[in-house]
Amino acid sequence: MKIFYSEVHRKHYPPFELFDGGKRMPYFENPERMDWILDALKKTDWADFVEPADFGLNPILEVHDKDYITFLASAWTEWLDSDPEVAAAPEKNAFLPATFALRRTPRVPSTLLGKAGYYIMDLSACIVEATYEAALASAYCALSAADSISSSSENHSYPAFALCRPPGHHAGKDYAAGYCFINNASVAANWLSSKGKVAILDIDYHAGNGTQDIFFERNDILTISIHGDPEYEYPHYIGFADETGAGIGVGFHHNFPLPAGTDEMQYLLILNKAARLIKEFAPKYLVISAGMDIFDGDPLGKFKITQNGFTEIGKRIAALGIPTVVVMEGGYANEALGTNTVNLLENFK
Ligand code: SP5
Ligand code: ZN
Repeated sequence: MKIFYSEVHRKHYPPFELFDGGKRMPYFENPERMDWILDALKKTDWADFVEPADFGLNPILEVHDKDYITFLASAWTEWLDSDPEVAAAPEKNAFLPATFALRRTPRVPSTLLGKAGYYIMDLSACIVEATYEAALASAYCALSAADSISSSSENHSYPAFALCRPPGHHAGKDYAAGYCFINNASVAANWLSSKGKVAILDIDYHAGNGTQDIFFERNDILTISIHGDPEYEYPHYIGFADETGAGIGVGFHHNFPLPAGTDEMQYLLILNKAARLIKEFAPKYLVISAGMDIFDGDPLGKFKITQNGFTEIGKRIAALGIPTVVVMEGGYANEALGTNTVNLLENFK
């Protein structure tokens, strides 16, 4: 199985994030997550690591607002230039706004902090020097994986795995959120959509608000997200069952919000419903937003999926028999990430 991975992510390591109540925490979405996954993959006999190709900015600008991407590209340098205290100790700093564009107006602010509050949704999408470069490399992993499953010389009986970091599914058309800056799965799905219909199934524990935002008015990309109910869980404002699309996109988005404590039995029943929707849609390609934070024991999740559960989820997705790109999203029980990832993937190969 081809695994698209770049080492560029390592320097994207904000020294903290802010939790509820302003609590300063070590950044959960850390580079060590990848080490656990890499170690486990290297122990298998089917992992074929490939560097991503450079796709330029066009496939990203088809999904994200240009001014947002321009903001991401220069935010850190501008922040550094604006504050001598940051410039004196950049490694102790992460760029975040303290004011947010609540129920935003169409007016984009002209100042750096104004823009930050407009383009960032929360206090876990911290920007440091390497953020933009890492986000680009991450998107290129997803695009390269998409390219590999759609090129005619390849054997499609197994998926390509985009081992993306930073993750992407919380990033919307014009905003960063929840450790995500560029929506890798959406960039890949949009790129594939020029060749046929695409379905995105998001199994990360958190609602795929960014993906929902990006494709809400489209009928050529079916989007489905299974997640902790926003009634109690981040991202709080989006991911409810009655959000089903708009305009020609009505009926092409499905949210499955689930209660805290959801176990494997309950989860697999919902996964079957999602699989049925995908079969009815009959896409040419499938993109999986694969978050491992549904694992029982994830510090940010409240579901009870066991390590065997990931095997079962992988089997059911593979049984759809659709050329698939699996895109890495969240998952913060670091020591279990390797096994969970291998378990999810190994029934495809
Ligand atoms: C990609 C991904 O999984 N992003 C998740 C971002 C979640 N940010 C949540 C911040 C709120 C933390 N509240 C945690 C309570 C833990 N007991
Ligand atoms: Zn998540």
